[in-house]
Amino acid sequence: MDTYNEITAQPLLINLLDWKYNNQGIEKKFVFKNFNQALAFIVQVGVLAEKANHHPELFNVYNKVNIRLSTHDANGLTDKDFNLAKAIEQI
Ligand code: H2B
Repeated sequence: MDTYNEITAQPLLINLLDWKYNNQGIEKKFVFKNFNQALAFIVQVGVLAEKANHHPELFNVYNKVNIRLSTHDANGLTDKDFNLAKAIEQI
């Protein structure tokens, strides 16, 4: 599986609002009104992840959800991560 680095990821990140390259993955911080909204979002991300058989790293504190996407099987950032990020943006 081809992996992207910080340079080669940039053209794909242009279309992904607030997603940033970090340490062989891409990350975004989402802020919601409250924990309920954050949790509902996490559940929807989980449904997408299961459909894609590609799973995010999720970190939640009250109304904030940090998502990190990286392809562990490839030891880096791949099209699977960009595809899941695009799907998450459609939620
Ligand atoms: N999720 C992520 N983020 N990276 C992977 O390499 C990965 C995954 N591999 N979900 C999948 C599942 C793999 O373990 C199964 C066997 O397809």
